[in-house]
Formats: sequence, structure tokens, C-alpha cells
Amino acid sequence: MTSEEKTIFKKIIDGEIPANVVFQDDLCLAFHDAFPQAPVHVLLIPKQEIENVDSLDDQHRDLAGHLLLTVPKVARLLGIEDSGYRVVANCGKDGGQSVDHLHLHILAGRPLTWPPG
Ligand code: DGP
Repeated sequence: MTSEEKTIFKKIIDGEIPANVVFQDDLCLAFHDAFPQAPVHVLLIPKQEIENVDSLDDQHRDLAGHLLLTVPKVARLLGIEDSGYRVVANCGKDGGQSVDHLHLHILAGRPLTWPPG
């Protein structure tokens, strides 16, 4: 894959563009969103290239579980475990997905309204 074909998140994984990293391990990376929609807005992504939630299948069982289990670890690092937070995965056009690399938004720091727009 050429650099031009890489998603912005793959470039962050590969260290080609900087990110404010909160947490990482062998499988995933969490970093602050460049366009925060709440006082705390962190993205958690797998290092493996997966387009979105709809691309997940049985081969991703362990990774998907690991990603979800990493959310509370990141929440504790951010100090939002008591106040609460929202986890969002936008998927596809109507879901509002703009980067074609699976990511979980972790949003916190103010009461979040429901339903989303
Ligand atoms: P989504 O719309 O669900 O695909 O979310 C993509 C998010 O990625 C959006 O909240 C803005 C964020 N984003 C886009 N480009 C960059 C970047 O270069 N760095 C960081 N940290 N976040 C980015």
C-alpha cells in the first residue's frame, strides 16, 4: 500500500503523522481526536486495518473483545470512569464515518444528549 492510499489512522499507527497518544499495546492505539466534540474525545483503534464495525467477522473475535476491554482501561487513564462516558462507532455513510479504519470514539467531560443528531 502506498502512503497516498493509507488512511489517516494508518499513518498515525505507522508514525508518519503525530498524535497525542493516551494508550497503546500490541493490538490497539488510543489518541486524542483532532476535532474534539466533547471536553474529552479520544479515539481507540485497532492497529490491524479493518474498515469498520460492519467489516468484523469471526476472525476478529479476539481483537474485537480486546478493543472493547481496552475501553475501561483508557477511561481510567483519562479519569472519566466515575463521571461516565459514551462509546460510539460510526459506520458507513449514514453512520457519519469519515475515516475508513475502525475506531471507537470515547466521549466525556459533559452530559451528552440523546438521541444523537
Ligand atoms: P468518524 O467521523 O467517526 O470517521 O471519526 C473520525 C474522527 O477522526 C473525527 O472525529 C476526527 C478525527 N480525525 C480526523 N483526522 C484526524 C487526525 O489527523 N488526527 C486525529 N487525532 N484525529 C483525526
